[in-house]
Amino acid sequence: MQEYSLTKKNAENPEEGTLVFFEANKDISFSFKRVYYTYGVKEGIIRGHHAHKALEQLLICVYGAIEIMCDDGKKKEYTVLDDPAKGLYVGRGIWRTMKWLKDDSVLLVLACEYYDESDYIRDYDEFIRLVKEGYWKR
Ligand code: T46
Repeated sequence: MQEYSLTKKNAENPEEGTLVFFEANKDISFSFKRVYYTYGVKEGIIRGHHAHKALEQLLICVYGAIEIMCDDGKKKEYTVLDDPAKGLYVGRGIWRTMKWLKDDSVLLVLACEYYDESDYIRDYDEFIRLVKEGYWKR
C-alpha cells in the first residue's frame, strides 16, 4: 500500500474550487486500462472482502469518506480516504474491505487491467493458503 498526494490546482477564485490530476507511470507507479466508481452506498456498509492475484489499483474517495482495510495475510492496515486529492495504491495479494463512513461517498478506482473475475480471490481461507505457500513474493 502506498498513499499518494495528488497534484491540486486551486482556482484563483475559491468559489471555482480545485482541480486534481495525475498521469500514469509518472505520478503513479502503473498505467491503467479501466476506471470504475461506486456510489449510492449507505454509511456503515462494507464492500470488498476479496484480494486480487495480479491487479494493481489506485483508490480515490472523490466525495465523502471511506475507510480502506488492507490485509497482507500477516497484518491489517487501515486508511481513511476523506480527501479527493489523496490516492491509495493497493497492489496484488492484498485482502481489502471498503467501509463507507458517510452516506453517498463515491469511490473512484483506476485499475491496471480489464475486468477479469478469475483474478479475484473471494475466499479468505484460500487467500491465507496462497500467502502461506508464497504465491506473492513480498
Ligand atoms: C476492488 C474494490 C476496490 C464488473 O463486471 N466489472 C468491473 O470492472 C468491476 C469492478 C466489477 N464488475 C462486477 C463484478 C460483480 O458482479 O460488478 C459486481 C460488483 O463487484 P464487486 O462485488 O467485486 O464490488 P466491490 O465494490 O466489492 O469491489 C470492487 C472491485 O470489484 C474490486 O476489484 O478492489 O472495488
